[in-house]
Amino acid sequence: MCSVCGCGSGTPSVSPVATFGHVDFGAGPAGASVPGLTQDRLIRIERDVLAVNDAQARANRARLAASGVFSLNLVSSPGSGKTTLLVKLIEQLRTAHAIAVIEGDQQTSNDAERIRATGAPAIQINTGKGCHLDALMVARALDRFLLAPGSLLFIENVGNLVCPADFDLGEAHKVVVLSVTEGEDKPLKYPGIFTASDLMVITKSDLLPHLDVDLAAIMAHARRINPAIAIITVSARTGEGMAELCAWITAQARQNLRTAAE
Ligand SMILES: Nc1nc2c(ncn2[C@@H]2O[C@H](COP(=O)(O)OP(=O)(O)OP(=O)(O)O)[C@@H](O)[C@H]2O)c(=O)[nH]1
Ligand SMILES: [Mg+2]
Repeated sequence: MCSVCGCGSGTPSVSPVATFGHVDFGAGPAGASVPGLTQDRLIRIERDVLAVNDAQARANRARLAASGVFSLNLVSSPGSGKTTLLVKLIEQLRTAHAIAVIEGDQQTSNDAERIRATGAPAIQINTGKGCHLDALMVARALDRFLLAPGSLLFIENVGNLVCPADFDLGEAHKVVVLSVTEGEDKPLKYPGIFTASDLMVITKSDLLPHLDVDLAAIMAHARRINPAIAIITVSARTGEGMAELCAWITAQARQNLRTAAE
């Protein structure tokens, strides 16, 4: 169970706000309900957990800045195309940057093996029942890398549009990855992750001709939740949008490393 979002709940800890046909367990001050916990207790636990995580995230961020490493935290629902995208990004960015990857999944080393097949180093973190990476997990993975200044570090979070939103890992930016097959309304249904992200990458654009999905509506919904979010549409299959994405990453890395050096 996630200590912050309380996913896996049964008996409610709060009287939900209910109107006919709608019962809202997120309307209390904690924004969530966990069986056996009052709203006050839930808020205290969340604050405590996030305070410890945030302290470690600050240490990770300082460590990455001191090493001259630029990192992105890729968050999305399962199967949006994160690993496929990373493999393509490594192919396109490797001449300019050393690249390393931290892979987060509940089980298996499949994704780390896919990354290692490109020649890039990858550390697999398995979270067991955990539904997100946290800053301490990333710190343990960082202990195992020797990252040269100017390196790019991609962190692929556990596939989950909810819990990773709250956990700072020390990355420069969260990047939310949403595939066109997931529909237009995901930014509205899962606003936390879109609020926390600086870039939305819409993947699998090659599938658009086969779907009844409105690309403009996905973008409009994301901007309604986060007006400042950058949006890039890509297809790892055809290569559409990949040059724009590489340019965004390179520009952000340059700016981040310049700021860290000042
Ligand atoms: N048509 C098409 N399929 C894609 C594209 N990118 C990824 N896929 C397919 O989408 C499926 C999931 O891709 P992954 O890269 O494993 O997705 P992921 O987000 O890493 O998945 P998890 O790590 O399990 O959350 C695979 O079958 C990919 O081949 C794309 O651009 N176009
Ligand atoms: Mg993956």
